[in-house]
Formats: sequence, C-alpha cells, structure tokens
Amino acid sequence: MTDEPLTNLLVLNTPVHRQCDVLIDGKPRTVRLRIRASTPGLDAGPIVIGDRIDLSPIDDADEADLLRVHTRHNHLVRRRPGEREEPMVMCANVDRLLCIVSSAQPKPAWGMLDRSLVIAEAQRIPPTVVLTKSDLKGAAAAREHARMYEQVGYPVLSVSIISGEGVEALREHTRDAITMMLGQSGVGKSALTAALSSESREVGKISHRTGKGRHTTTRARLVPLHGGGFLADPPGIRALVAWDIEDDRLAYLFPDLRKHLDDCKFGGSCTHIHEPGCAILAALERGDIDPRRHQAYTRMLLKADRTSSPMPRPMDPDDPTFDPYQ
Ligand SMILES: Nc1nc2c(ncn2[C@@H]2O[C@H](COP(=O)(O)OP(=O)(O)OP(=O)(O)O)[C@@H](O)[C@H]2O)c(=O)[nH]1
Ligand SMILES: [Mg+2]
Ligand SMILES: [Zn+2]
Repeated sequence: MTDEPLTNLLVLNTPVHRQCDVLIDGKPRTVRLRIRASTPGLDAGPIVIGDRIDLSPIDDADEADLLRVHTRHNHLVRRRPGEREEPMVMCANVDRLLCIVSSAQPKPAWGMLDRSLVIAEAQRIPPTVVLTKSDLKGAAAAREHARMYEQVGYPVLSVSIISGEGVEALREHTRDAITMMLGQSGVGKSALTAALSSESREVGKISHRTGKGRHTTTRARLVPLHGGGFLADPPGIRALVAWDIEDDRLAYLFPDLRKHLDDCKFGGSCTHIHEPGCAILAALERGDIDPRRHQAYTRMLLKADRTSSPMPRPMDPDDPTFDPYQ
C-alpha cells in the first residue's frame, strides 16, 4: 500500500452508516468513511452514487479519511417522500436517464414519466423513454401512446427480457456512460440491469392482487455493464415529486412547449393555461402540442407534484443528530 491519496473514486452505492463501495482500479471495494465537517465538497449535501471522492489510503480496518467530494456536474433530485419538505439527491454526475415505463403489469405510469422527463431537463441530463415488457399483451397500446414522446424528440426504446427485443439497442445506448433509471416498482429495472451486466440483481414478483411491484430493490447501486459504463438500479418510486422548479421555468422544461416560448408575448408572466393570445395555447389549438402534454404541464404548474423550494441549508456534520445517510 502506498501513502498516496486515492483520487477521483467513483461511489457505487450511497453510504449507509458511512460505509459504501468505491471503484478502485476497476474493482469495487467497501470502505468506511471518516468524515469531518470541513471536508471540501461536503457542503453540497450527503454523498450519493455517482459522486467522485478522494480518500486517504485505506487502512487495515477498511477505513479511510474522506478528503474531498468533487463538484458535481449535475445531479438527479426529487422531493424526499414523507412530511418534511426536503430534497433527496438520487445520483450525481449522470450521463443519461432511462425513464422506465412498463407496457403492462404494472400499467404504464405516464404521469410519472412526464415528471421524470422534467426532472432530467432541469439538470440537462439526456433522457430516454424505455418501455419494458414489450412481450406482454397491452404493449402495442403503450407503444402507440409513447409515440407522443418520440414526436417531442426523446428516444423511445421498447424492450423485453423475455423476447430479447431492444436489449442490444439498450446496451448500445448505455455504453461507456453513467446511466440512471427512474421508474415505479415492478417495471423491470433490476431485470434489465441483470440483462446488461453480469451482476444478478434481485428481481421481484408482481402482486396478483394489485398488479404492482413489491419494492424488491431497497438500495441503489451502480452496476458495471458488459459494454462498459455503469447503470444505477434504484428502488422503485411510489410518487415522484420534482424539487426546486420555479413556475416560470416549468414550460421551458417541456421541449414541445419550449419551442413556442419565444413567441409568447406575455413572456415569463404567462402561465400558458388561460391567457388569450398565448403562443403555447395557439400551438395547442393548431395541434402542434399534444393536449396530454399540455395537461401534464398544467398539473405540474398547479404544484400537485412539484415543489419550488430551493435546496435547504447544507446539513451540519457537527450536529449530534447528523446522519446524512439515513
Ligand atoms: N413479461 C415480462 N416480465 C418482465 C420483464 N422484465 C421484468 N419482468 C418481470 O417483472 C417483475 C419485476 O421485475 P423487477 O426487475 O424486480 O422490477 P424493478 O423495477 O426492479 O422493481 P423494484 O425493485 O421493486 O423497484 C419480475 O417478475 C420480472 O420477472 C419483461 O421484459 N417481460
Ligand atoms: Mg429492482
Ligand atoms: Zn403563454
């Protein structure tokens, strides 16, 4: 072992009790972090998967000092589920977001897809719509609905781990990148991860009673892919609430609405919902904007599934109740 610090290590899973896996010379290694409040970069919030960190040499007890958390070039953030209004960063330094929608069992959650796309746009992370379980009855209808997203300009891939459809295309799509997935429980995230990697993830059963997944995956992890790169397999999401998106920015995060924003004479003060003479409403009227997308925008503007709160004060590691990883 050398005394040199270990620099720019990729964090493969979010630390629990300050323990996480990092990538060292291409191999995962479990390490317990010794964290000081003053560590540079920690003021951006707790470490998450995709973060890059510097460590002191790892000792015989598999412990190391956290020396620095590198500045993130982006992060995926949502509102943390529960009462408290606070952000939850899901992944840092993401090259691509796969928005996973099941064709059937569970039935497609299009509203969650619209919100996932907004969250990706807000951080300029290129999203791809992935329709899973294309072997099931109902897949043709889901594909038809998803054409709308193709028209917006998003790549849409149909995949099935049963028939193998789309698996190679997805492998190409995720090659050499850090890719995150978002989707409900049971849509097939772990099954896809297993198909693209040599890591067998636990794949869950769909409840016969509710037709929904059972939240099989409980902790996100970046899994190395055959084609190079890493795929994050997170737990399924029950309700996806976007974080810190101001009203006047929302239309900009719908590319199909964004196209018409410059023509809207009311500018930033227009809600694009009722104003006579609004260019977005005119485009909707002409059929240039799909009404379902405008509805998704309206729902989000009315704050049902969005908060406009900014990031709160960074957590204070000197606070005795501080445990950022729970
Ligand atoms: N027919 C069919 N079933 C699939 C396909 N992909 C996944 N499944 C099934 O869907 C169920 C859920 O798959 P998972 O991979 O555990 O789903 P998940 O998205 O990881 O779920 P959580 O971890 O709970 O978020 C399993 O029974 C899989 O066998 C597919 O392409 N076709
Ligand atoms: Mg899973
Ligand atoms: Zn307008």
